Amino acid sequence: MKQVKTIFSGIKPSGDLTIGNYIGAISQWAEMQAYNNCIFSIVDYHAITVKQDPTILRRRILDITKIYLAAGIDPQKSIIFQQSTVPAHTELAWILNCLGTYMADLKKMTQFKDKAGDRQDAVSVGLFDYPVLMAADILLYDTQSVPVGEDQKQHVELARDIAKRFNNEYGPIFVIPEAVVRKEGARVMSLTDPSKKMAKSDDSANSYIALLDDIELAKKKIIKAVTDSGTDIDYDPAERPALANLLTIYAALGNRQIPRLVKDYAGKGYGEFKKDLAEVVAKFLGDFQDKFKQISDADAQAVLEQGREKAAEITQVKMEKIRAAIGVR
Ligand code: ATP
Ligand code: LTN
Repeated sequence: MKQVKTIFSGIKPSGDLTIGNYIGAISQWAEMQAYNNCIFSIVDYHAITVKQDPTILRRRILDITKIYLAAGIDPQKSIIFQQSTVPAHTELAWILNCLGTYMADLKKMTQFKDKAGDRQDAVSVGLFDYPVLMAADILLYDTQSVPVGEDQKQHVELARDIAKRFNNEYGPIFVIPEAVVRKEGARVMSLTDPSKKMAKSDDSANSYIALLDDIELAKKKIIKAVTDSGTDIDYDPAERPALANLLTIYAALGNRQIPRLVKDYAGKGYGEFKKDLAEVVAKFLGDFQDKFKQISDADAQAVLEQGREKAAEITQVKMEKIRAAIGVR
């Protein structure tokens, strides 16, 4: 029998969720909830590390809630909540900022270096401190596993380091979490530049397929996606990363194995492959969007309120122990 674990993960409402978010993160969450205690958050305080329009942010929080539900996350089995409605997250982030995290840790984070680029002095302190808030999210719930895409592994490692340092100083308060990364699809790449990951905040909308994209538009994006030189269909991420990425998307959304796809497309060219992939994506999006449309804003709000109550209860107990351990109570 599988051991029941506590699972925590989250997505920030910083753009329209893409098939990368779905394949790398959300699709494994729905599978995990059957036999684990799962907590899934819409991490809005992570989104404001870069500027957001308040009206759009509010809309996205509800849309992501609906996306979680449409992807099969069941609020009777899992806790679904909005990070900013549970104040313990920011409170613990502050404590961990002071006790357990060093400047050198954060300076090493590749996401920060990528996002800040050569403007490190001009980005918000929040963008720099972001991994500490993420560590707080994870550690508050005694989380054992954190299902994320490849890009977030480093942040989970940091949460582990922070937890160990804190425990060394104050006793066994935190459970040491572990990242869980899919074998295939942990890093879906941009459709316009296969050396970059597909990201919802990318400037070019052709680089990603959003879960709520118009279906005809999504098909066009697949047809236009860059391919490598060569004409046959073969899986070789090092030599032919663009094609390997399209095969990964095909396998994940079409429920097929990559070796099987390679066999089926032997002797066929990119044109036919892309046309079929466009249909697979269209079918997936069509089914997904049908489910999405059946969920009202009021349903989403009710789910968030129910989740907030459960999360608040768990975190209140945890925060009392943490405050007592460090001597502020
Ligand atoms: P942003 O562009 O705003 O940085 P993002 O699209 O990278 O956002 P996040 O909110 O940072 O998305 O990530 C949510 C989850 O989706 C994380 O677990 C992350 O690892 C996963 N994820 C994001 N992009 C991809 C991708 N291209 N392939 C696989 N997983 C991904
Ligand atoms: N930093 C993550 C989002 C995130 C998260 C978390 C993921 C915030 N808190 C806790 C897992 C667990 C990201 O950018 N994808």
